[in-house]
Order: sequence, then structure tokens, then C-alpha cells
Amino acid sequence: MTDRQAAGWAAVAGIVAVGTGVALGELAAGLVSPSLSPVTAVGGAVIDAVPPGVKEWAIALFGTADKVALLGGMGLLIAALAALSGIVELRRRFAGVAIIAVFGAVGLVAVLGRAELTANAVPVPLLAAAVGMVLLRWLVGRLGEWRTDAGLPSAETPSAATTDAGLPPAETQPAGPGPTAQPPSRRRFFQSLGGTAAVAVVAGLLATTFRGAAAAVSELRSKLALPAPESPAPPIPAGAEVRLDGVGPLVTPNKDFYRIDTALRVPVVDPAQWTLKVTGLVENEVSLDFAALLAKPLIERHVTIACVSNEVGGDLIGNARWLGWPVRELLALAGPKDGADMVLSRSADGWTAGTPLEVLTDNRDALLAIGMNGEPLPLEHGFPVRLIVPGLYGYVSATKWVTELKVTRFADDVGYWTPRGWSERGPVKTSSRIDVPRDGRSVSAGTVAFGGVAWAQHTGIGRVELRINRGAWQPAELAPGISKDTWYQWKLAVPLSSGQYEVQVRATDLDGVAQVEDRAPVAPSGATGFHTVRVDVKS
Ligand SMILES: Nc1nc2c(c(=O)[nH]1)N[C@H]1C(S)=C(S)[C@@H](COP(=O)(O)O)O[C@H]1N2
Ligand SMILES: [Mo]
Repeated sequence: MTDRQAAGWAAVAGIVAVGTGVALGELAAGLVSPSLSPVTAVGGAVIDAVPPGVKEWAIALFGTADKVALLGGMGLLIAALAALSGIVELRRRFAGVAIIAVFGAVGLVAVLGRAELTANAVPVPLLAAAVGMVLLRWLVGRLGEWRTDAGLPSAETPSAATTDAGLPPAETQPAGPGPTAQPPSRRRFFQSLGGTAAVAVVAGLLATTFRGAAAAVSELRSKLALPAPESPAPPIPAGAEVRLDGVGPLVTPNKDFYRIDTALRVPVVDPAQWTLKVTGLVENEVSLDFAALLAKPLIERHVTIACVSNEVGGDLIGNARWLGWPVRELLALAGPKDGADMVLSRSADGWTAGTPLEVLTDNRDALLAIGMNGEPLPLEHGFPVRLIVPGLYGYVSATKWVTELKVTRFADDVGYWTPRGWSERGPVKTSSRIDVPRDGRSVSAGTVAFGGVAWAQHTGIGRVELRINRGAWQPAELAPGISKDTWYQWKLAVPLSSGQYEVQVRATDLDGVAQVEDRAPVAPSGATGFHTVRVDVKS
């Protein structure tokens, strides 16, 4: 084999290795969340980075095919770099692998810059890069074996006096390898290359299918015009935001909203196919489609939802303006029968939550929500329809991609998490958080501004207090809440001289019930204890 041939095959190995990594990365993104696609993220970053002049030039040149042109250009660039990594890897072990590592880092940075949920975003580009790196080393290693064998005398290749099965060759077969026979390492290289390429093709096709479905529904979502609410959200009172750096915002932007669910692949639900059935202990089974839901008198409310897995001081909590139809209206149409005390809501992917019937029928505005902060629900947050129930943890109430409400009894049915160690009922526990200064931070002596949030959904917060080094509780300045279903911001300026301080916060609800001091873990029914931060005050 000539050096040129070896380099050519090394380039092909590089393209196959990187192509497989990219295809598996896209497949993983298609499974987990469309916003994690490394290719889309890098493409988006390129679009953001390109100077406006170049962008206009590209649009003028390619018209509406500009995105296709961008992706095609990226594909060519990736292929060129992948080929280069193969050639380099053949010259020097791990040199080509290092090039792919740089690719992976670029993909990771791009995804982190866009993904809806950053923690979830890390594994996908890492997977793509790791697959590319391992495959490159492996394929180039096989190529190296072939090259070594090809350079050796043919005596080194096993004699074909016997076949692979160990039998003597039939009379009619050629007697054995002549001087032009190929070593088995050649076959091994091509088998490895072909097998890997086949994996890439299958992964690529699957990824395209998944992305196609998600892209189609994303497109429908972006074209959806939400109806105006018949009853708009009450205005946010002046002064509801304490305006302290590190506290807030009062309304969490959709892209920063925490995401928790069991869905490995975000359910992709076409609103035109969506129906919600009310079944079980009802006088009439009712079925609702999306068009009918849009035609209902909708209301808009700010509601803070929280996860039962939120640790004291944690951030699995967010506040949004939800547009929807009160669940009680739908349940009234169905007419729950006597004895029913629970609604088991089910999502398109089979997940369930058990919510007390009373909470869905009382005057609190439990919603069949379609809008979040003025937009249709993001796919990750339950598009097209989810439940939002003020006062309950998400695991017993906030079913995303909801498709069924079964009116039933706690004695007869259980929600997904209850048999897995979480309590049957999940009212939100009153809690509070110190957002500034952050735990462990140094601040300068003088007046130190403390601030954060407190929540007691559907009861409301009455007061927030701070204590320093377990001293007397000092009342903080409590900002007006949007409603008792949302969190409240608070702040307090405290004069502190240099030294170490332990600062704790405590909230009391509008019924006068204080937050529980004893520490409890998140399981089975939500964490308790006071959020505590240590502050180092320097002169
Ligand atoms: N279909 C479905 N809905 C679900 C879940 C789930 O796993 N599947 N998780 C629930 C939990 S535990 C919480 S805390 C909230 C989180 O909602 P978010 O991801 O929109 O913040 O969704 C709830 N709805
Ligand atoms: Mo949760």
C-alpha cells in the first residue's frame, strides 16, 4: 500500500468516525429534546456570530435556502476536518482524536448557549465527541494493522491450504494466495469501516425521523395564535420586584424555567390530534379537542409551581403567567359522581398524577393551560396542554401533555410517584430562600443587602424574617405578591462589621403559620428547614 492510499483510507475513516458521532448525537437530541441538537446549536451560533453584511449576502445568494446552504456548508467543513483528523491520527496516535475533542468542545459550548435546560445539555455533545474519538482510534488502528501487513512478505498471511473451516480446499478452488492476495487485516478494516458506516446511516435516518416529527410540531406551535384571555391576569403590583441584583426575575422566562419529567424523549403531540377525555366516576364522559379548548372563555393567572424534589434553597421552582381554561368547568360538564375524591391525570407518554378532586373544583383557578408567559407552552413544558394547580407540588398536579382526566378515588388509583416512595398528597410546604448574598460569598463591611423569595401557594406569605448568627428574628421588607398563588420577593439591609456570619430566613404564611424549622429531606413530601447562608464580611 502506498502512503497516499493509506492517507486516503485514513481520511475516509475520519469521516465515518465523526459522521457516526454526529449521527448518534443528533439521535440522542431527537430522543431527549430537540433543543439539544449539536448541529442545530452550532448552526445557530454561526448565524448569531456572522456579521449582518455577510448574513444579507447569504440570504441574497441563497434566498430561503440560506439555512440549507448553512447546514450544507457546515457539513462540508465538518467532513473536511474529519478527514484531516483521520490523516493526522494515522501519522500520530491521538493527534486526530484531539481534533475531534476540539469539535466536541465547540458543540458543547454552542448547545450550552441555547438549550432550554443546561444540565440536560451536557451529555449529548459529550456522547457525540466520545463516539467519534473512540471510533477514529479504532478504525485508524485497524488501518495501521493492514498497512503493516501489506508491507510484509505474503508468507506472513495465513496459508489458504486450509479454508477458514479447517477443511482442505476443494479441487476446483485456486490453490492459495498468490503474491497479489490480500491480508485478513484488510478485510477486518473494511468490515469495521462498513459496519460503522451502517450504524451512522441507521442513526442518521432515525434522528431525521424524530427531528422531523418534533420540527413539524414546533412549526405548528410557532404559528399558533393564542386567543386573548376573557379574564386577563391581575396586573403585577408596583414594587413587586425588589430590584436587587441576584434576586428575580419575578416572572421566570420560559427558557430559564426548570424542567422536570420522566420523559426521555419529549412527547411530540400534534394539537390537531390532541383530545382530552374525562373518564371514570362521572355522569357523562366528556371529550375535548384543541379547537374546542381554544374557543372556551380562557383566563390568565400567574402561578408559581415547584418540584417536591426542590431542596431548601434550591431552584426547582418557577413563576409564570399561564393561560388556560379552569379545570372545574370541564369537570362540571362531566359531573363527578358521589364518592369520587381524586382525579388521575394521564399524559401522552403514560405518566400520571393523582390530584384531590376538591382542589380541582374549588375556587382556586386550577387550569388546563395552553399558554406560558404569552406563548404556547414550549414542547418541554407540555405542549399543547398541561395542568397547573396552585398549591400542589408538580408531581401530584402539573401533568404535561395531558390527555386524560380519570375521576376516581384515592382508594382505587395511584399516581406515578406514589408507589415509588413519595406521598399520596403533595401540598407545597411554605418555604423561603436567600438569593443574595450567595452562600460562602465575601462582601464588604457596612450595609449588606439581603434578598430572596418566599412562597406559600394559595395561602400567601404574611411575613419574612432574617436572623443573624441565631439572634433575634428581624422582619424583612416584603414586596407585594402578584397573588397568593405566586412567590413573593423580600429584602433587608443589615449593617455588618467584618466577621463570619450565618444568616437564616423564615417565612410565615397569611394564616400565621410559620415555615417548619426541623430539617426534612425532599422525600416523601418535600424538604423543610431554614435556608442558611454563610457570609464572610471583610473590612
Ligand atoms: N407528563 C409528565 N408531566 C409531568 C411530569 C412528568 O414526569 N411527566 N413531572 C411533573 C413534575 S415532578 C413537575 S415538578 C412538573 C415540572 O413542570 P415543568 O417541567 O414545566 O417545570 O411537571 C410535572 N408534570
Ligand atoms: Mo417534581
